[in-house]
Amino acid sequence: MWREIKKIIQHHSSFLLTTHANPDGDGIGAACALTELLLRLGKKVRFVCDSPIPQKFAFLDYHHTHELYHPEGDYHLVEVVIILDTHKKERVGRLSDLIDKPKMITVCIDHHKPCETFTPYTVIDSQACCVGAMIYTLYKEWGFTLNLRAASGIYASVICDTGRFSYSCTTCKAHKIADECIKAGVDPDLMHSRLFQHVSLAQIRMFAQTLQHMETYLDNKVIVEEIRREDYEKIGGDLLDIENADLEYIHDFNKLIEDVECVVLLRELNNNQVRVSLRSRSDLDIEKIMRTLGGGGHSHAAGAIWNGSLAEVKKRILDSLRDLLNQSAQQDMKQGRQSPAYGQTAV
Ligand SMILES: [Mn+2]
Repeated sequence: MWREIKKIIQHHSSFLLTTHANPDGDGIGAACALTELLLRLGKKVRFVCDSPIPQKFAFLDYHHTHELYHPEGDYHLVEVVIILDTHKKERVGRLSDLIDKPKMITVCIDHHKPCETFTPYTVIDSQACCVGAMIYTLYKEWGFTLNLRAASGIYASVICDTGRFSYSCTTCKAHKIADECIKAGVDPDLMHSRLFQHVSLAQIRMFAQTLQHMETYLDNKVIVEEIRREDYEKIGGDLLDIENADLEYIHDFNKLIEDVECVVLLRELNNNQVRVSLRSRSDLDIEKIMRTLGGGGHSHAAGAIWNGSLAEVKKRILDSLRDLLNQSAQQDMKQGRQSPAYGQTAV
């Protein structure tokens, strides 16, 4: 499929890159590296998202190509839309209007588990640690070396999606790509401080609130934390910032706790909706749950927005997690490892 994508790139001149709403380090980093590649080929490039790109990623906007989508914006020159880090049309928000335009060519480059595709030009590599790693492959396909700007984007993708080389997707290849990025001039210390040491005071207050509502379930294997609507005022700052804030630092902290297999973070939104964010350890595949209940992600990191009250959503997740932990315990028993069952635990 890379051959098809290369052809599309060769035969067109104006590209719009995008990623899912609430863009993360992988989508933004991959867009940064792909921008470099397209510019090198003499193409026109814009990176347009339907939600603001967090300020901490502004340094990756080397060519001032980052834009917020505007329904009235002028996109008439765009020939090809390239979607990074998702292949679900609904995840790009209002940019789907652009995709639906007659003659528009849409390409998806993604590493999530394959589901229904809406464009024939879809490349999925669920073994890739991040989409940045797939753009790295595209560089190799083209025989291009990484310049510092491309390497910075790819390195950002790798460290964000591998949880700084800690998740199970951290392969030898992830390290090899990082090695090449460092050789191209990336400063790991600077990158780390830019991407992970930018927690605002409001985010720390948010963390304090989640700890206030921390509960443990299923023999302390599962931690549930909530940010309730009533907490928003105590946290202060912009409402939308709270609803959309990156909570990875909270997950990182919770995973320090001994024996925790899964962390569930719930954020109460407007209109009886709850934003769910799950992280797991070991081989507990939470993507399975999310896929069944309507959501997505990876085996160790998944999320969704669901209708319902906090209590309803919490029950839905805990019921599924109990089943998943029981299945995992049964597998352990089969393989001769002792493991408790969770069926009797009150939830
Ligand atoms: Mn990703």
